[in-house]
Amino acid sequence: MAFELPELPYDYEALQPYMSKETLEYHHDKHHKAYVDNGNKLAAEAGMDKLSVEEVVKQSFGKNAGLFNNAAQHYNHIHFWKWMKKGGGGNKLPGALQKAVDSDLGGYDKFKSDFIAAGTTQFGSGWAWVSVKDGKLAISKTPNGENPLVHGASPILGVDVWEHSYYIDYRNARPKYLEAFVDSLINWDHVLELYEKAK
Ligand code: MN3
Repeated sequence: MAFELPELPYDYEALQPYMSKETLEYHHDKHHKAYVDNGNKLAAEAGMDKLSVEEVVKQSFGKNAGLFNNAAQHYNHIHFWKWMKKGGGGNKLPGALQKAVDSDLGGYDKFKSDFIAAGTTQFGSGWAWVSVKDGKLAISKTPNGENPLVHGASPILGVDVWEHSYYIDYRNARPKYLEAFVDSLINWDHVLELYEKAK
């Protein structure tokens, strides 16, 4: 299946003041689009253009770095846009998710500090994650485009810590960006949807 750049699920102004129109224009229209265009070209060259993005990610990992990086970043960004919403974030989690966060991650406050720590300590570009592995939630971090799919887990929440995600709005203050993401942007409904599928 050819990769397609999805529309943002909200206006370019919707996430202000936590994420600016300018950041979304560059991040979605230029960075994500480049992953789609390069991914399509490299998937066709590798004979993988009939596969789903998840299959391309899993099958190219460790074998075709160019294709993997672009396909994984496409997958990551499809969800990243949906992992945010206007008026999101904070500690009002849907019930099923609250239960899992309490039992597997030590409660909301510990989730928040561990998730922010994962994103802050990812050296260079990458992502911080909450994923489901063997039926339990886990927090992790990965370099560049890598994601929990290639480690036998299902990502249910991820935050992009590439500089292109925060430098316009926060300059070098990555922890401030991560705090704003958790407090004011997370779309817990999308996290719940992925959690229900992953269980
Ligand atoms: Mn990005």
